[in-house]
Amino acid sequence: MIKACIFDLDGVIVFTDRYHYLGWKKLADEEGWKFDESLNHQLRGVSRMQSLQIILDHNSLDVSDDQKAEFADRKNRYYQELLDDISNDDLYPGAVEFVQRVRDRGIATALGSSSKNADRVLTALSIKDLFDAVVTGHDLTRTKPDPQIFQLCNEGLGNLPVTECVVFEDAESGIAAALAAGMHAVGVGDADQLPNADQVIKEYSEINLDQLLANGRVR
Ligand code: B16
Ligand code: MG
Repeated sequence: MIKACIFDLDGVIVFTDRYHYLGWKKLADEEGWKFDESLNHQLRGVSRMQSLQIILDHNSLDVSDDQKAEFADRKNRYYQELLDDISNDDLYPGAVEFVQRVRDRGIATALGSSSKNADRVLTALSIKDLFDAVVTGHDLTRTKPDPQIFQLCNEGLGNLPVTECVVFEDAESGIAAALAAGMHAVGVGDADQLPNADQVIKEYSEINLDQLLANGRVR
């Protein structure tokens, strides 16, 4: 029986993954770097500095730590400017309703996001109370695919058996982190971009909740 559902934020609860992309794109355009949607996919779930490193490596660039900090700060500024206008229209359709349905069944919920801006997003959309535990980029010493993030979520829920936890993730690195933690891993998005997920959904309406709670399978 499943006792906890753990959700990633960007790309799972809210479409802020689009704003991360636009922030990096603006920086890349200003600097004349190559950057596209396919490279962006590799940044999902990955920390800000690691994301920058992936973009720099893709462009064969070697820069000082000070310069890296300036690039990362600039991208974060652009991202936060986009967050200023965030609204319920940015919510993944059916996500909030699904989390609420899970809670109504007495199942614990947690949010695990690599983002240091996660709290800001949760507060802006008034959805923080949907989660019994919240772990963000500020709490982590290791990022996905390391399982630390989901282990900390589980700690916040009172350390349930890992096989009774399901993680919802849009990032390959996040699915890998969930599996490394020994949890079930449901991909959210395109199945061909999440080959390591146990199962993938595109819409929350695809989930058979009774089935999920019985054995961790969405259908
Ligand atoms: P920040 P998630 C991740 O959030 C994003 O997927 C990833 O693209 C981003 O680089 C990372 O957060 C760090 O975000 O720059 O705001 O600290 O998907 O784990 O909710
Ligand atoms: Mg994500």
